[in-house]
Amino acid sequence: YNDNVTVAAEPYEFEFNLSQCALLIIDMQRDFLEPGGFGEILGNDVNQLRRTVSSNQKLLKQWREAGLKVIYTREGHRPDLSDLPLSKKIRGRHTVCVGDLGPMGRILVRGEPGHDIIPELYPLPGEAIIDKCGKSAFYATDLDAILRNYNIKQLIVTGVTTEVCVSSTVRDANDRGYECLVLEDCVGSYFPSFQVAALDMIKAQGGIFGWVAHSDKVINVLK
Ligand code: C5J
Repeated sequence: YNDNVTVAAEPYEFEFNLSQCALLIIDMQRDFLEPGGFGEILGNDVNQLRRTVSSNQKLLKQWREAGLKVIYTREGHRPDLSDLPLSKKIRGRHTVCVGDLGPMGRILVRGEPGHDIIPELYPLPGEAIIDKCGKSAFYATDLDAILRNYNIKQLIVTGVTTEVCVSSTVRDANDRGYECLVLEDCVGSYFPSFQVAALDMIKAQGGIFGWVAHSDKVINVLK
């Protein structure tokens, strides 16, 4: 198929080159998405995030079949917590915080069951996983180097949460010269009003941080 494709998006069509575009799946981790995980312990409704799982599965299947690049991120910390700022550890005054024992192991600690990607979207061998201690996937990681080495210039972004790690990453990517298309049905927030606002902010002012579209638009050009 033609490497150059155009999909309907907001604020206007997104033109991209399939060989220079990666699917970036942000923080689809058990602790954020599964009942009984850290997200739910904090009082969040995980169903708000779970609705993104089947959309991501459908897109991921087509993306992989087209032989295109997939990159994952996970938010988490070293077991000794040396990369966890005290400000992040104590924020919220929660009774359980990052590094403490939760229902799926130590919360947001690398190597623990709750830190890993949900089984429905589990990475295949050869698909890069970026472990990050911050909200932006570029902060203190080798994501930028990996994208340059793969000659990736555009990103299709999915994952959770829309207003936190997806937003921080898209804003950071934009400053570094990457063009981002965020898929509205493949990103999720615990807060419905934040979902709408975060997507509105990305596509406002002529696409100040990027583009927004439904995943069907991308799937259609892969078939
Ligand atoms: C949050 C994330 N919301 N992955 N993390 O704390 O968006």
